[in-house]
Amino acid sequence: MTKKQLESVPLGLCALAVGLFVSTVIPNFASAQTKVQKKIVHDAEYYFVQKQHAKKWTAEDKKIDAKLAKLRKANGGKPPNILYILIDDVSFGQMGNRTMNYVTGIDTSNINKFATQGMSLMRMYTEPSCTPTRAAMLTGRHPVRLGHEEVKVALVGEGLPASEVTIAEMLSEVGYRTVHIGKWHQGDIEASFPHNQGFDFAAFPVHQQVQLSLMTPEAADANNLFGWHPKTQSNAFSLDKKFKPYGLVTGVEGRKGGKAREIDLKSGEKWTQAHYERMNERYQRQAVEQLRSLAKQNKPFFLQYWPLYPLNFVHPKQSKSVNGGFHAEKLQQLDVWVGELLKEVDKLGIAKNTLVVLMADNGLMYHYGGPSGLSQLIYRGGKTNHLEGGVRVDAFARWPGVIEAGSAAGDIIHVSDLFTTFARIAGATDQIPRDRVIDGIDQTALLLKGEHHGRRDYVFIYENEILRSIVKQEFKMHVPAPGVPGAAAPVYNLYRDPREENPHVGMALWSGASFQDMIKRHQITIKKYPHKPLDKGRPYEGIENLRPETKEIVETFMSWQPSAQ
Ligand SMILES: [Ca+2]
Repeated sequence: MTKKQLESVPLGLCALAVGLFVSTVIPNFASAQTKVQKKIVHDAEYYFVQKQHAKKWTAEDKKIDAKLAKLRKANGGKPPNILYILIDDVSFGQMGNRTMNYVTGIDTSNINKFATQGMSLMRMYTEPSCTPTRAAMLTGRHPVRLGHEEVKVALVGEGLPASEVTIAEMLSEVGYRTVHIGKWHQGDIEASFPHNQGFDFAAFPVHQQVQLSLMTPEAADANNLFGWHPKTQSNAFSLDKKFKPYGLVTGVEGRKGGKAREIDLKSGEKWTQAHYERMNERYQRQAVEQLRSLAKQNKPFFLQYWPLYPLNFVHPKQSKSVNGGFHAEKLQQLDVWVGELLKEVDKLGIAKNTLVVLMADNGLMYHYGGPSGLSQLIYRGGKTNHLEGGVRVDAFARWPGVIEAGSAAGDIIHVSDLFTTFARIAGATDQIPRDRVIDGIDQTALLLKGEHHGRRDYVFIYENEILRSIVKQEFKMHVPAPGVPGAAAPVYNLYRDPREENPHVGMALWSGASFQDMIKRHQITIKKYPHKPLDKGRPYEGIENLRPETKEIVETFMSWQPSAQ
């Protein structure tokens, strides 16, 4: 929401705000502790819907609590392990479906098999790109509320605030062992690193794949990047020697409360595609090793595996997929790796008490559509945009004996809902902070009771700090520019026009006012709980073995910061 949009809230609505929020301060008594626990502060839209179903949902929740308690008892008092696999930049329909495999020439047979073992979440929404989606899952909040905006490539001196309460912190508090492996992308300051955000152990690159796989000599040779590598031009007019990112930290590892160390790159050594492939192989190996080690312990675990593949910008010597595109090839590789990891879950005998969720973090990187081998499939658009192709992803959840095998749900779910749902299932609902807005809705009923038990029929879709679209039931409004009346806004019926190509004024005429009411309710919540900024700081603090070239870029970055002027 822009400041301008905010200023347009009529003052009279503040009275409505008071009415809406009375329900959020009625205390209830947490069973585990005797302390008075306030209700979670959800967006006003949720409570608007919840009031219409309060009786039914309260009764349903009692049954769910009883079921979770029974499951826990059957497992020696242990809540389930949670394995969360998040795949980067893949279109909806790209994995988990054999028919689509024939369309795209990419074999994802392991993920297809996995999809049949649990529930396919057919209307999973994410944020439009990596950093915001991951932040939404970690904090249960729309990233705009904590200051997270676009994906950052080089030094920024900012990141996920220490004051945010992550799912890993909450699960740690109730006794879980927590591990993060792979892509993180939440900033370059110490507070934002996963081992400082609740994970016992983390192996991750500080930045993302543009640095790791696009800014390489091999990607330059493949003509996938223009002008970065010195050999691609004479550099005769390059007065500013600092413009092109160099010397960035690559992959690091850290333990809770400790410092991080950079892995596999010496001072003066050039980062290449071979390093990138080694890094991917290492993360896969570590995911399996961590799984083995966590399974042996007495405590439940939360293992997060966020692979870097399929992002990759170089063709192998011999492609194995029919498609052969440089992303497609790695998606097929990743499918093999997911198969290995799931086989390990079975081998370790923990499958029955492990909830596994696998999904993509946003739509494809359509900017490389064609040679990447991925394309806009059913939905239009991709990474960075609010169209369905940017925010609708494949998502599957498996928990044998608890989530019905072979089921599917057409209910709307947003990635932030995993935060609240994982917390409930792990017995950590009391750990959810009550002093801020939590956008994530508890969707345990959907997982346990199946389709038509979802508790959300809306999604607010942001691009950075701008609210670009609102989804409600089958309708989607592209938020009109300031001054354009809602009755003239483009409104789409997503079932009849999944590619959002033909807005009908007839739908906007009646729904424009309802969508505007949703915006007003959303704004009331923002006014009461204003957005916070990201934490700022010196990049790479807390990494103990910075290379000399890295120290130099940190000095360059700090030299022009406002504090140095
Ligand atoms: Ca992504």
